[in-house]
Amino acid sequence: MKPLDEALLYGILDLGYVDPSDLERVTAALLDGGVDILQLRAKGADEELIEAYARRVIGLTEAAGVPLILNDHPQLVPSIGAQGAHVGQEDFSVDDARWRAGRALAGEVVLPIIGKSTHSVQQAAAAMEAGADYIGFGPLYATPTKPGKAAIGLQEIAQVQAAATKPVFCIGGIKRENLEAVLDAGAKRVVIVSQMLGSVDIARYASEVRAILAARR
Ligand code: 3NM
Repeated sequence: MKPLDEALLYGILDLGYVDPSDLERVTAALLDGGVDILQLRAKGADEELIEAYARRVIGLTEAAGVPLILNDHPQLVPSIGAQGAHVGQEDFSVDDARWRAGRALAGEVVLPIIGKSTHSVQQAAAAMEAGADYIGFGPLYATPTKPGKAAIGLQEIAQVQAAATKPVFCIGGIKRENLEAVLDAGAKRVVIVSQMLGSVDIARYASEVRAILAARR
């Protein structure tokens, strides 16, 4: 598996943008484009459906050595064999999520990756203190992918990044047009959802963004 601390581009397979019939094709394109970590996000879907979606893509992510992270639902991680779960501020604590997502494999305990969404400097510090393996920090800009959530802007990125003990993935309304501004503000890693999934050539889009991130690291 690709090590988390080398991850630069975080992709999300968001069923709000991807037709279920397209799951494998979009996953393959994201992996071809070089996403370092991939989250399956199917807001509102029940557990059975999420498991079914995850089973369709895990062979692809494993072959690429890319961790598959489930949005919410840490309890589904063991049966799917995913690498971890991502939880929001109103969801499970990091410890609780890790306990639910943990599994024993051939007698060895496999520690899942647990990520946490954070929306302020204080939440970022608290999540890292609580043992999150990485954090999301945003939404930097207002975004239709997370409607109704106020933008936090770019001004706190440098402070969060300076104090970070874990990888920080900036998220929310990031696009090619504002990527330089986000990086200039101190971001090192990003998540891009709607523009990447909506691009004509997803693999090419991802590889271009990843190259920009790698050049700036
Ligand atoms: N979480 P897009 S913002 C899923 O701030 C998500 O926690 C956010 O999608 C947070 O790249 C967001 O289309 C949406 O704006 C990101």
